[in-house]
Amino acid sequence: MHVLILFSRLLTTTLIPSLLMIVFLTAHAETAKPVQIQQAWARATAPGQSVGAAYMTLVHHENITLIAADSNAAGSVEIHSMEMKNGVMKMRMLEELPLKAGKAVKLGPGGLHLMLFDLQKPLKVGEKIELTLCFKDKQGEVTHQTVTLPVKEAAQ
Ligand SMILES: [Cu+2]
Repeated sequence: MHVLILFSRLLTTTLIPSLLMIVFLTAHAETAKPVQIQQAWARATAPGQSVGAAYMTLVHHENITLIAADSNAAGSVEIHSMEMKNGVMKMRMLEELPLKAGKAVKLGPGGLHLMLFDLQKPLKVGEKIELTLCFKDKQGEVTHQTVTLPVKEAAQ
């Protein structure tokens, strides 16, 4: 009899709370699933050049919007698009970059990029910089994700 009481106590004091904890953590992990940031890199810059660019591929399982970015290597970061207009490459600042559920958005040379302004020093091949991306989901919740990206030659 005592053993049974002890067991049921154990169940209510230890087992059930820990089970609830597991359920809670799983549910939380589901909503806070990060955006996949793949093949991120920053373009090496020449001495004296104060602007740079960062590239990557972004994918998320549901609609989400990139609304801002920040870097430890730059004074400010802007989302830019690039396109040919009447034979001239035009760069444009975007207020935000929407990602459609499951659709990879590629940022790369000659297209979408994150423009790094006021570089503290030239970006050299082999170095790493940090980039924090700010996303807003469809519920309006804003999350931040920090990635470390290698500095590579432009050809890559
Ligand atoms: Cu740009």
